[in-house]
Amino acid sequence: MGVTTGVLIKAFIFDLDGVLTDTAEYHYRAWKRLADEEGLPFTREDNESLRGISRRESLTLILKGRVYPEEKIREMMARKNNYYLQYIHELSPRDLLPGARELLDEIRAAGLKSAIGSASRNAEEVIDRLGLRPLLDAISDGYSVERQKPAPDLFLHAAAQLGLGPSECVVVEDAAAGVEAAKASGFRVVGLGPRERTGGADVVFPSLAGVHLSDILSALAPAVRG
Ligand code: B16
Ligand code: MG
Repeated sequence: MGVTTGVLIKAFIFDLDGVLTDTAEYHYRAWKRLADEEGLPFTREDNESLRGISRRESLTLILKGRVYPEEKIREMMARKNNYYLQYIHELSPRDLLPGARELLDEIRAAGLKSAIGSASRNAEEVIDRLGLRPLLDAISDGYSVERQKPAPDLFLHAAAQLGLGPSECVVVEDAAAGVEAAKASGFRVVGLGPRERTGGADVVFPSLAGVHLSDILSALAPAVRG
């Protein structure tokens, strides 16, 4: 089953942090705690550039060229992750962003598939705490591929798990790295948030609040027809 917008759309692949839930705040608090302990400057603005970026790459950006032994890098990543896990311990379905659950329900009711394409190695835990697992047909996360966003591998892995090609899937992303990853490999892309961040997407909404499946499909139709 699928929905025709010029070509057949059969699935949605959702980024997690910043799209279905706002774990960016917890990533910020965890990195900030580590940065303070290590005497490294780190602001909320710095945190914005870490959206969709893997844990290791995030630390590299925070270190701003400072060189540390691999053992120390691993220890800092583990410490940050422990803080992050403490913060998400209380996560529940109430932490789904507005419109997320409604859209997932509409997608399922229309006979389309839903998958996750998240750079996070904590994605499965977050998904379970949000109560999303019954609504998902596939999960691709920080363990699924080696090359992280902006490489397209993660979304291609999700599409392959669904048995679909990129042109049959819509990726929903909040980060420039994710939009770039999806566009590069031929997915239709819905960007969420400011255009400076998501302007490369086929269609941009401020968030999923009040956005219905029909809104997305009709907004994508001109992009699909070219
Ligand atoms: P973890 P997404 C990304 O999630 C976050 O946006 C990014 O800030 C984080 O560093 C990355 O996951 C890795 O997360 O440390 O939990 O493995 O936006 O791709 O869902
Ligand atoms: Mg994201």
